[in-house]
Formats: sequence, structure tokens, C-alpha cells
Amino acid sequence: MPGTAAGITAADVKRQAAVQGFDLCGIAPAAAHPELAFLREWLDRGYAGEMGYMHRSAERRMDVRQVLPSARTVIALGTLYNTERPYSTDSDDPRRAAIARYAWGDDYHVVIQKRLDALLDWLRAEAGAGFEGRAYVDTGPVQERVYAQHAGLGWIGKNTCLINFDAGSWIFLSEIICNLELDADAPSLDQCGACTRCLDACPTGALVDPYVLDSTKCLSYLTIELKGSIPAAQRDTIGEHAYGCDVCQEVCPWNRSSSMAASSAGAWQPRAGLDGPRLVDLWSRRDDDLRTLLKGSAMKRAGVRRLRRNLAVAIGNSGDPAAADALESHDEETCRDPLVAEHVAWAVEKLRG
Ligand code: B12
Ligand code: SF4
Ligand code: SF4
Repeated sequence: MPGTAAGITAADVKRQAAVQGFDLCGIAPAAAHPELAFLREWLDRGYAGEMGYMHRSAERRMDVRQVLPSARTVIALGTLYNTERPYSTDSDDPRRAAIARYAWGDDYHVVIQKRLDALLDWLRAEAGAGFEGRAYVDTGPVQERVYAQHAGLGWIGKNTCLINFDAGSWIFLSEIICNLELDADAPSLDQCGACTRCLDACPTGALVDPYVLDSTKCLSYLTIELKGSIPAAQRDTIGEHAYGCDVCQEVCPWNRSSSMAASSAGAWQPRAGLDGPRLVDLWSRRDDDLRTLLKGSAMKRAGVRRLRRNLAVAIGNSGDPAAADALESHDEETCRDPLVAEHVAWAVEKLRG
């Protein structure tokens, strides 16, 4: 096998990963890990909601050897993204937007893909002819948390997030699947114990059982992935969440003193305008202005139209009757979009009672 012939060791790969800016690196075998099989039942129960791509790529997600038949190893990589900013659960002002921590700064897909490409180039050069590899950061049909757990990066907690013993769970995952034979790390062991804080704190009951998340109830899904109307019965539960949700991680004891991003702190600092903004201030910005704000950020996934849909619901939940005027009077193209207008009407009615 080319990797061993070239003499690359797991220690070499880890050193080079650190050079490229990765905070964590571990090696998992490309094997039939038992947790991979949970995906089928999860999909059958309808927990993926409208995320059709999860169904379409299910076979490949069950085993990376479906993605790269020659795969022997998954090099699992972690990038910390925590910054010195308060948690959403520390705020008692429902007029302020809760925006998920991972989305405050630059788009992690772009930042991390550059590092992955550099690591892949290094592997290709060191391993020589015969090397095969694929690099993904949330972009491929891979159950990233399972391989990260088997590579020793952390365990999959009851909130379903990958938690590192020292660094907590504010970690972006990425990986290189390749045909090198490298010494694998020991898998991480579950440290959740008897704790159930995440299940108790989830505002929607989306964690239907320990380790099982129903996306159709999750605020991250409802505010980011769902393209159409947010079901009326679920709008109250959105609270002030304008984009994503961090509650089940914020309450986790392993994040009480979680490590700050070191290698790339600048990239994850909140952009001006996304640092605890008032809901009404975000709503009152012009479409062009919002497009500029989202450019180069992970939030562009939802786009301005869906952001306005979410803001309308969150403003409706803010209990601030004065905000109803702001909702009705702001006249931008995306405010007139039927999807947005319908959520505005719901919010105005709720605020004026
Ligand atoms: C689809 C998806 C979502 C969906 C579904 C989430 C989910 N839990 O599956 C939605 C839109 C809800 C979502 C939300 C978020 N996501 Co997301 N998401 C993904 C994606 C693309 C696939 C995840 C997947 O395969 N789900 C399938 C189900 C079956 O997996 P699972 O729920 O994790 O369940 C596992 C275990 O819990 C276990 N299991 C399942 N059932 C059972 C039963 C028992 C008894 C046991 C013991 C175990 C067990 O097996 C499963 C193994 O895969 C990954 C990227 C990737 N390609 O992996 C990112 C990813 C998981 N997301 C990520 C992030 C950051 C988030 C959010 C924090 C964003 C936010 N702030 O709003 C939230 C967190 C919500 C949460 N608590 O998970 C990161 C997580 C990093 C980390 N440290 O864990 C990832 C890895 C992206 C990345 N490259 O960094 N996400
Ligand atoms: S992200 Fe929010 S809504 Fe989703 S499971 Fe965690 S606490 Fe619940
Ligand atoms: S809050 Fe408790 S149960 Fe949930 S993931 Fe963290 S340690 Fe595990």
C-alpha cells in the first residue's frame, strides 16, 4: 500500500495537520463502525425532515468505502471555534437575536477547505504515485462525528454533538479519507454519565431520547434547513432564535470552561452586526445591506429571505408591541415576498394580540 511504502506515519500526519492550523487530529480505520448503522433507523423514523440529501446519500453515508473504495483510513480533524462571548442562555432580553456561534464569523467551509487542500497536497507529495484521498468539511456523504469518535477526537454526547474531553464541543469537524495504512487511535469513551441537562434544556423536545435528535423539532433545522413556511404550531418555540440554536451545547458541563479557538480565532469573531444585535435592527436593514453582511459567512446558506422569515417569527415572540410597526413599515423586496409576508402577519397579530 502506497502510504506504508512511502513511510508516512500517523505522527507525521498529525504534525502536518497542526502546521496547517488544525487543533485536533486523530486516525480512525475505514471500517464498519457500529454507530454508522443508526442512520438507517433515523431516516426511517422521518428525523431528517426535508433534508432529502440525507436520504439520497444514505448508502454512501453508511461507510466511507462507498465514497472511496480503496479507503483504509479516515484522518479526522477538529477546528475549535469558541470565542469570548456570552452564551444565548445568559441573555434575558427576548428582543436580542440569538444567532448560532458557528455562524458569527467567516464561513467555516471556506476557511477549513483551504487547510484540507493544503494537507491533501502534502499527503499526495509524500505518498507519491498511487495515493488516493478525498477531503470534506461538512461537504461530503460522511457521518463525520462517528469517524471523529473512533479517531479519539471526542465522544458523541446525548445532545448528539462530538465533545472533546479538554476542549468541549465548539468544534468544526472535517476529514481526509485515504488509502494510506496509518496506526489508528483508540476511540473516545462516552463521558455523559447520568447527566441529562441537554435533554432537559432543549426548548422543543427535539432530543427525543439520549443520542437521538428529531430534526423536524430542532430549531437549527427549522431556522436554517427548512425552506418553506415554519409550521404555525412550532413558531412560539423559536423564541428569539434567528439562525440556528446552541442551547443543548451551552448547558453542557463540558462547555463550561471550553477552550477558545487559537489557531484561527480571527476567522470566528462575530462580524459587526452579528454581535448580539437587536432583532428589530437586523430586520430594519436594507436587503443589499443584509446581503453584504451574509457574504462570506455560513449564514448565506439561508439567505436574506429565510433570515427575514426567522426574524419575523422571533420579533413576534419578543413581546415588544412597538416592533409590530417596524415589521409592517419596512418595505424591501424580500419583505414583500409571500413567505416572509405571511410570517410578518403572524407576528403582528401575536404582538397586537
Ligand atoms: C444533518 C446535520 C444536521 C441536522 C441533524 C443533526 C443531527 N443530530 O443529525 C440539523 C440541521 C438539525 C443540524 C444541527 C446542528 N448541527 Co449539524 N450536521 C448535520 C450533518 C450534515 C449530518 C449529521 C448526520 O449524519 N446525522 C445523522 C444522525 C443519525 O446522526 P446523529 O444524530 O449525529 O446520531 C449519531 C449518534 O447520536 C448515534 N445514535 C443515533 N441513535 C442512537 C441511539 C442510541 C441508543 C445510541 C447509543 C446512539 C445513537 O449514532 C449516530 C451516528 O451518526 C453533519 C455533517 C456530517 N456530514 O456529518 C453536521 C454537523 C453534525 N453539524 C454540526 C453543527 C455545528 C450543528 C449545530 C451545532 C448548528 C447550530 N448551532 O445550529 C446544530 C447542533 C444540533 C445537534 N444537537 O446535533 C457539526 C457538529 C460538530 C460537533 N462538535 O459535533 C457537524 C459535524 C458539521 C461539521 N462539519 O462540523 N445538523
Ligand atoms: S440545537 Fe436547540 S432545538 Fe436543536 S436539539 Fe439542541 S437545544 Fe434542541
Ligand atoms: S449536557 Fe450532559 S448529557 Fe448532554 S451532552 Fe453534555 S454531558 Fe452529555
